[in-house]
Amino acid sequence: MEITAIAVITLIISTLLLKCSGMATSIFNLESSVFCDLSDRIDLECSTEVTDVRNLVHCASFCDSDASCIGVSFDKNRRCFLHQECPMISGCTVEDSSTLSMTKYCKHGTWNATSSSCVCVDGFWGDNCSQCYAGCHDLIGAGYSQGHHRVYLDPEHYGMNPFLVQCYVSPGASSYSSVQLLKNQGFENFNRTWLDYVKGFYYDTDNMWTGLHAWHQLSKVGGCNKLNYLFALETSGLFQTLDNFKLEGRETKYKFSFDGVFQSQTYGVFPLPPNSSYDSCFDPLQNFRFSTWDSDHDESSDENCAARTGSGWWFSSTCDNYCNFPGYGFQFWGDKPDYQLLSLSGANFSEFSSQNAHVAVFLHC
Ligand SMILES: [Ca+2]
Repeated sequence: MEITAIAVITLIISTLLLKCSGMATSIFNLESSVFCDLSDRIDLECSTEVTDVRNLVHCASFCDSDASCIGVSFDKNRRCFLHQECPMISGCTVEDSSTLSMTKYCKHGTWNATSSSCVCVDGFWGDNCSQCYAGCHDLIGAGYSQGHHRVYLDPEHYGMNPFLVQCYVSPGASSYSSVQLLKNQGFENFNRTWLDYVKGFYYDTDNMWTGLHAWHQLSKVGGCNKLNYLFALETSGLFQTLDNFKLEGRETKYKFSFDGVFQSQTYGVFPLPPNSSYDSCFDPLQNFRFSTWDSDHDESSDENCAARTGSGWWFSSTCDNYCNFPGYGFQFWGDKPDYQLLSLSGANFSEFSSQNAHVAVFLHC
């Protein structure tokens, strides 16, 4: 009750400040040349009217109980509007118009009353925690320590359309960063829905999937086109890099493509049959669409490959999942039963302790 009262008072003060600052009814945003019009926002369902509202304070009480509400307006016709973020109107934010008269502090963070400032979370920064970095490498300049950090990135808009990723950064003279798209030690359930794979999911640092939307954004506008993958066993492993990697968007079901293997190397005693080398296990996946058990876009008209193999992936007409990194365990090789989860021709993972094995896919920008 007390918190609500404080929020309402804050609203009134903010409102008065904005009104006293002499802003016009609507503001032309010179920087982006976007006219912020309330009717546009209503058409786009970014603003909604609440009826039977007595006054501005009453109007604000609806905003306070709605997490998506970033401001209210109460006009001379006694109409109350609640306003949400409106990414469809690029460059037009709630601050641009005096009709949208309240800005909640700390969009991605919490207010620290002692320092009278926002404490931002998830990689956001700025006075009200509304901005985020374009890429993982920016974290180094921002003072992040060596290791994994789960943060929001937005290569194009610096906060308008952020997506969550896991960055690995290593500051220092030869600083390094990468985006961890997938890591899996083989014990968590990766048999997840289409929505999970699009948005991403997370168990811990070593068992996670960054959403396909992020893969797409990073390869399209983030300049991240070197796809690396690693099979790491106890003391040995296989590492390959694909050049000019590209993941298309939702319209083509996240079609996968790349130009070729840029680099391939093994270390330790990675299980390699005599006189042979590993091809890229991504080679057979060129131009395939992504599939999950509840959204079948594979190349097989008879099978739901994702349901059969127990994870989302890019599948061929025979449901071979090749280097299917989301697999449960790494002990299998030889004939391929339906639950085949990681098959790398010739590699006998059972010879190794699977406890310390992991697979990883990451992007270098
Ligand atoms: Ca199918």
